[in-house]
Amino acid sequence: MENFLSLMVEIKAMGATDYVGFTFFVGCMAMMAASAFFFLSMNSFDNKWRTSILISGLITFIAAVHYWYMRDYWAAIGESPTFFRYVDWILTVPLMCVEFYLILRAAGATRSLMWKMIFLSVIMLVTGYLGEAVYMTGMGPAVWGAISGAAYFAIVYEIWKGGAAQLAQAAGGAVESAHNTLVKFVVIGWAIYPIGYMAGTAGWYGAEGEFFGMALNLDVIYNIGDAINKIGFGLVVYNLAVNSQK
Ligand SMILES: *C/C=C(C)/C=C/C=C(C)/C=C/C1=C(C)CCCC1(C)C
Repeated sequence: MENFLSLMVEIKAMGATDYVGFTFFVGCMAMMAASAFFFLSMNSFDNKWRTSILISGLITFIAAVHYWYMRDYWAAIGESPTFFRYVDWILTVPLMCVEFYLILRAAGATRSLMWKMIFLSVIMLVTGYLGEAVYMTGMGPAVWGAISGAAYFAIVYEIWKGGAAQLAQAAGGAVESAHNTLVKFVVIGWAIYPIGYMAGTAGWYGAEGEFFGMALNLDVIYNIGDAINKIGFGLVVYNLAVNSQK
């Protein structure tokens, strides 16, 4: 009995500083709210924009469901839900690539542009998973992380300087400016994830005070990244739909 009580006291004390559990919880609620917002606003737009808004909602909805499970997993086991995390990403990140395609379709974007970006995003995530969950010792995390990073840079190149960038420039106006904002999300917002990856790799940034005096936690970083990127990305698309309907 005494043991049980002291365990309960310990758990309660941990609750107040369980930033990981807290960000899973808030992340879950935020993704649900964003999904309701995108789904309910969908029908107020022209057909042309509905698919884009639907996809914004699907991205946050898929994340909400995964956050529900990840929050539970963390609360029950106290370990990183790496598997759920990557299942979530492998579904939602390709959908973000589809958003680029849909926005640029009127400017002449082809399916092959879409598949190229989806392919690169899958390479980025599968190799990231290998470095984070499978080959976790020796050079594993560095090698797989570098391959993942190369795929990430290829995506950045495509939308910043490559074919997608040229289409956006040709489209001009609201499409070009929305495209440029989404590029910023990918260049700045997605760069949060490699920091999380490094925080999760033994001997890198995770241990006490190794990143400019801060001990970083992989899940907190990933959760912040997801909230910014999934909800923010969707809002950029929403904003484009609103602006082009005026
Ligand atoms: C909604 C989820 C998103 C936008 C997830 C994005 C994930 C990344 C951009 C991950 C990138 C990684 C690297 C560039 C190298 C290290 C391994 C990863 C997978 C964390």
